[in-house]
Amino acid sequence: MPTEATEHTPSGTAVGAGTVYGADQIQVLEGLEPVRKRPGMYIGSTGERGLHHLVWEVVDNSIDEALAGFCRNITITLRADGSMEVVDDGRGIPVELHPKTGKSTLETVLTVLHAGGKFGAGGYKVSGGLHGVGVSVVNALSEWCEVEVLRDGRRWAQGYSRGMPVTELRDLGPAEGTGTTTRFKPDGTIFETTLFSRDILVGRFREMAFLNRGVTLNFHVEHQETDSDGAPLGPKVTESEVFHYEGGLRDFVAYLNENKDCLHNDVLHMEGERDGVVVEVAMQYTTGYSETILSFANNINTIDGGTHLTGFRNVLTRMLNEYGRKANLLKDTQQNLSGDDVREGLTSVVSVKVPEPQFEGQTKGKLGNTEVLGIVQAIVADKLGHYLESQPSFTKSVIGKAVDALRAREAARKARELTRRKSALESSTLPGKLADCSDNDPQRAELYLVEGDSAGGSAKQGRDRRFQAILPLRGKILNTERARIDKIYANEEIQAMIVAIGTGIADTFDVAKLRYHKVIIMTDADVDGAHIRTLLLTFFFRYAKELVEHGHIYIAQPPLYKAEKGKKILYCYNDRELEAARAELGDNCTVSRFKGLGEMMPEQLWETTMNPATRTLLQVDIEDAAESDRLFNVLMGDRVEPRRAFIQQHALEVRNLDV
Ligand code: 0RA
Repeated sequence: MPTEATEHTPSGTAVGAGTVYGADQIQVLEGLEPVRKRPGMYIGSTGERGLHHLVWEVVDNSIDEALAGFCRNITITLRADGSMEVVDDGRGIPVELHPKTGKSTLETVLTVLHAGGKFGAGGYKVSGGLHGVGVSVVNALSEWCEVEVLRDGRRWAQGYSRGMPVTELRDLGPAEGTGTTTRFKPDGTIFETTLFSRDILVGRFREMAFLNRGVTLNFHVEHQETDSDGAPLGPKVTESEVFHYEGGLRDFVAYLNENKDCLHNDVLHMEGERDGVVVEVAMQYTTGYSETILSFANNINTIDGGTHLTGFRNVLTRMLNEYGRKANLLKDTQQNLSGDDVREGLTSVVSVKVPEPQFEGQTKGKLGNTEVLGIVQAIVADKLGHYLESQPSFTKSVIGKAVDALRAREAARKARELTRRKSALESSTLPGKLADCSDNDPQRAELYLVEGDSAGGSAKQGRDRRFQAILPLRGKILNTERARIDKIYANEEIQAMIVAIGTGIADTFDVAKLRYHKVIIMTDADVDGAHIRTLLLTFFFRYAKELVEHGHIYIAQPPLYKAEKGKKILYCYNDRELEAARAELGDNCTVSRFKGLGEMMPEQLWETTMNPATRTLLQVDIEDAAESDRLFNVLMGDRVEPRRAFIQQHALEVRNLDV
């Protein structure tokens, strides 16, 4: 969903596993100055994402301890002063003298870059992955940090400021139990924002609990009102949530399908281990058409898939064809079921834990270990085979659904060919109502999807035609959450979009053919505009997800008001800005509210919404794939009740409701 409100994505690169771990001695003894100098190199960005990265780093260490079998409970508290506390009941970070540094192991782990991994207890370190820069990075980027360890019958503690120890390691006397507590306050001079998002935290903690069956994550948010001097006013209030799933991925899939109609009641659950690689897969078919497959390697969401996902997909297609033929369920079709056919309506989660994961690709979101492919195939073939063999009614309904999908896909192919032939007869293959740009470098090119013909007209006149293309959309576009692929291809507005964007969709999607690196949704700031925007986002999310994942989808921000006095004109994008404008211009300024884009003069539209030098664009990104999937389903799916509940719950957040 739309997050970081900037056109310029933080472009720091996350440090890949290969460059960090397996590091030599020299690297092991590196101090923390480079982290404060170039934080983006270690945590990706200093925006909201990077800020939350600090939390993942600390909690991942506790999860590692849980995976090693020593920790069951992790309690995370977002405190009223904006600091974080993470408590676990693992073995505790060792406190004895470290031979290499001459300091305690605790201080070494907290103050030496990359030291953490060296003391790992073996097993499947989450910290071998995309996060895994070490807790010292958290320390370096925190205004203050305190670590407390329960170990050997005593309590130990040490405090730090911006990575430097401010106390010795202190022995606080006898105490029972074992565990580690880390408290830290992110450094406001490093981060653009130090406000944690409850939604982001909850999404990830829930996911961690699904992925690590049996571990309990407690999450508390403390609230404390204070006066202007920071003195408390009234009582401290704590909101709490507990995430604990005995069913692991089975519960994850049930959660994803909570508001969907399913083809069968049970979630299939498969797991196994081979050569140190642990594989867990859960799946359930819905009666719908979209595919939801989440994949993880060492608890990290591999958004670009990889060998584990390929292994699962291959074996699913092969087995359903095999059993379909064997059970005589494919007798009416000569063709084999394709991968897309067998995945229509499927919700599944694939999770592997690999001792030495290799993450590939620009965003390190793809698992590269080749050995994992065969291992996933073998484990899934074995378990799924048993299931298909022993549950004939399941087998029959799943293969029946895949055959329906095959027929629809066949119809879609014909529709597509028909359009191709039709457009080949015309002089240009691009849709007639597209006002294309003259420069054809996709890197620079922008496509505005504009609600309505009149706004489309203003946009065409106001744009910079060298790099801005305009495609007006008429009325409501098809709800792709509730339609099968053949209907989607047959829809004119969608067809125009697909042809203009150039990539194709679903199984024919090819990002290399993208004609515009920015696809900008520009709708009115009212309820209808929001609806059209949601329909477009649903379409992109379900049928061209890579466009979203790679940051190509944007939302234009037209102003809501114009405040003017004499020659001075101020455009305001929200009520706060309007207040500021009134203050600046004085109380007798004239304020007008824009009813829609169509009302704006072309120059006005350019100046306020389209000129790269002055506009604001929201870049759409997927912070949490599971939550996004659920949200699109709730908003656009078949069931009315969850939608009603959602709207009631969020009614208070809706501003500028214009009915
Ligand atoms: C190194 C060795 C051992 C435990 C840990 C690290 C450890 C680190 C963290 C960070 C957060 N929670 C943690 N819990 C444990 C185990 C040494 C031993 O007892 O053999």
